[in-house]
Amino acid sequence: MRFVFCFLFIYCSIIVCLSQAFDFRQTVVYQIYPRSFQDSNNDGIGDLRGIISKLDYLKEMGVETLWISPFFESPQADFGYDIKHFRKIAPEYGTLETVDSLISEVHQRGMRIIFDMVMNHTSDQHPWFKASSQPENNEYSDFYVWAKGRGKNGKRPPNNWKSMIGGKGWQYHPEKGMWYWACFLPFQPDLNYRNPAVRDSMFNNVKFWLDRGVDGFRLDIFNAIFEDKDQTNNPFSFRAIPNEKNVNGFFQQQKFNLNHSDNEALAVELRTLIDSYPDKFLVGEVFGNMNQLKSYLGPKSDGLNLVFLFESLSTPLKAKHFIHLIETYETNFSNPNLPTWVFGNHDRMRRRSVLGGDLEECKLSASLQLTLRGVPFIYYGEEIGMEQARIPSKQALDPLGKKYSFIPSFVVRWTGNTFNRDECRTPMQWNNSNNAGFSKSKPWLPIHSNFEKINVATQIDDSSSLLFHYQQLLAIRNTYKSLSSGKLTIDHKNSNPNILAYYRELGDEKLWIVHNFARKPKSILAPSGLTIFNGVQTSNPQSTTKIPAFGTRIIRVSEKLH
Ligand SMILES: [Ca+2]
Ligand SMILES: [Ca+2]
Repeated sequence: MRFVFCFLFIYCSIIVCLSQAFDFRQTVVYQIYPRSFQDSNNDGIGDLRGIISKLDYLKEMGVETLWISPFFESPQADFGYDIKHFRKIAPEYGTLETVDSLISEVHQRGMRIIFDMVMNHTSDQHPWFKASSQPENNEYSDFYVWAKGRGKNGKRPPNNWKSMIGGKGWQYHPEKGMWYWACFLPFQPDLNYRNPAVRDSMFNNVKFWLDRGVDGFRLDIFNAIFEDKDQTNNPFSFRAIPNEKNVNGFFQQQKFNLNHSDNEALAVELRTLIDSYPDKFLVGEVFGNMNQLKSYLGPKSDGLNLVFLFESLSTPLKAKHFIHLIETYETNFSNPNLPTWVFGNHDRMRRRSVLGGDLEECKLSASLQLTLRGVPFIYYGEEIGMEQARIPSKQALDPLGKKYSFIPSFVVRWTGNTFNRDECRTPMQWNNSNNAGFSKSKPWLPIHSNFEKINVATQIDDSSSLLFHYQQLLAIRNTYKSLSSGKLTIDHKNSNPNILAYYRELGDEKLWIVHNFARKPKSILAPSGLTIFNGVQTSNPQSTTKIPAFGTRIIRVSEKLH
């Protein structure tokens, strides 16, 4: 009998939690790199049980949606972004049952979970590729982008396309005597979406996870899905290095292999599929100019729900640069579309290191992210100010780090970028015990040497900490719906080279947010109203006119809306 009541209680809790309306537009996403979050069985590798053990921490922090980087069966040559089976779980992370528990434990807390769907390519160890690369015809022969080579005996690649990371994108397969296209790393052959069987197979994989209760997907390099079917040569470009705004680089315009116009139709088809389930959403990793990025949202906002906007990663933390960025996003992603605010991920230098290590600047960055119009994406450890580790590229496990290990590390640091992605993927720093509380065994990547100072345990009860700052702002964002759903208007009158002020409005709720970008306190002319945040949550009707260096103030404006 007790068992029945217990079961009924859990069942009802799930129903109550899930019956609360979910709107991806109001959510805050937290990215977990599963290998580095928490190790439950002390083999040195983070796992899904480890994530489950930390859900209460995430709930208390105030994030709603978790994005988990890939944990599917994989040779781990690119740490999970090389998938060998889309429905099986890599044994070091858990089992299908562990995934079911993870989904259910997340939902029981009223939270959501999205998975990382790598649609563009598979591992070269995937059974589809093994069959496809056989010389004799079979049902998988056309599953990948194969082409005959040029020149005598076809030993020259089919055309001049370069991969997204530089170097040749075509790989010769001696057994088949043909070349396959791999837009990222050579062991990640691109699937051929011009074959309807590929599209059906991948959509069935998406359905498999939707049926198990996942709330959506982050779509890896979605701008690389389709290539030109005639495999036309790319034109020359003077650009050497591509960036998030312009994919051209390596001395060619990536015209025929990236941002193909057919990608948009696939986005719409995928959206139709996920909309046949309630409350799901898609966020795409895409690179390109504003028009290219917007195209993925579909002609009638019927494509991907969101795309990552990466310009924030390289925008200097100066008021004028952020005003420009906000205006660009507001123009291009006006209602019903919505921008995203990203300051880090598993490929990029950690935010604190970009900002030169200053925790007060990290607070300003978080204050912007959590009060601007758009969906914030927080990378694990960003909330405690984890820093980029220094791991010599000769010791890199990351295939990209290995590929570029010939470049001296001072040159890499001079570019402000990272080629050895191990450096932003070191284990989460939970406390100052051995291995930062991540594992009792030697972790797969070294723990950052600053873990005794920078960890969750030392920050959680410290009202001056970065973690406390995130918690406070997330609590305010969860209370004041104008922050997650309201319109944004820049207050140009009160903004200047050091100060950025804006309003967020929804119904009769009107908030005025002001940030000081200067290294010293600044005076402000605040509108009358109730201060709800001045570094910490407060309810002080008499706010001072000074705002500290890198400080933020939020005031609920008392004037009636016109
Ligand atoms: Ca483990
Ligand atoms: Ca592709």
